[in-house]
Amino acid sequence: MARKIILDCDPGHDDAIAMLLAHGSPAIDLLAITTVAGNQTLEKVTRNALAVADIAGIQVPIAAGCDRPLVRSSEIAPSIHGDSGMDGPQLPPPTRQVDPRHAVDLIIELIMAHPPGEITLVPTAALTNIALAVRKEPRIVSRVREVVLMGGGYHTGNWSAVAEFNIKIDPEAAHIVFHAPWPLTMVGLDLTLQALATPEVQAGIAALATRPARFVQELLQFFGETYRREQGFASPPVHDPCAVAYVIDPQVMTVRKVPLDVELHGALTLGMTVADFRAPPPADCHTQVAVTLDHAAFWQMVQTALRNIGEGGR
Ligand SMILES: [Ca+2]
Repeated sequence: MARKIILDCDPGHDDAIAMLLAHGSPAIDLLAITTVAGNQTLEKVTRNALAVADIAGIQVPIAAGCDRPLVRSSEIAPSIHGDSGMDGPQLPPPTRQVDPRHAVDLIIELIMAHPPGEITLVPTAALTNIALAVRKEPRIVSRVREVVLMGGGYHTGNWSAVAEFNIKIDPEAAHIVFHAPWPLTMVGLDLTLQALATPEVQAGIAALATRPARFVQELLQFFGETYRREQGFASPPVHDPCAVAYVIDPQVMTVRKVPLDVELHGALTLGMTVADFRAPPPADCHTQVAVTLDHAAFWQMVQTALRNIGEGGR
């Protein structure tokens, strides 16, 4: 049976590819897409989500959520994602309307309307919406099957020496989400820096020659340029679809069970995800981290999803 997921995101080049991977994979039943401020303002990332849905023919509700972190001031990432949050491809204005519900309410509504253990949350952005949902309706914690998130990293950062962007911009939200006792997989930078869109990968996508594939190609071109300029990468790491890939088939990566926590006070380490690798993990450990990626299998998943989407929505 296909896995029911809610994708909570901030498109975002790699969020857009995560949307396409989820939509194009028969192993995933995408119930809704929710947005949160992060890579760009809430208004911009929501507009981008609607535009991606048009391209791919995604019909599920798209609801906007929190427009800023729980405690801290807003921080966006135009240096990586451009002024629109998804610079590169030229997109026509979206034809779809945003769902009238707040993302937090939609997340709660869907989880409470489904039997326990059915819905998987896949956050690929700051954890503001998810944290607020936990606080507003704590019963969701025992009803969610698992949380598979892109964020953090146990040996490196990208928004500071030790902190990753999604966690760094709203560490209090991440603290709430990591401490809720649901099964949680952190697909962090340790894993996603292996998901490089090499020239071979990009050529394979270009060869599909569909409109959604051209869209991905244009996303990767822009993303490649900013990652080369800002962080010295030869090929861009494509973070967010890795979390979706784990839900499609956990064999695509290895994981290790470790307790996780989020640093809220460090002068140098604010937003660091701290993994305790001392063995054995405690019996009540409910968190795990992704370690190594099967690069070929991952990109095969993305290509297959694009093939399934075909010419997409319009
Ligand atoms: Ca993202």
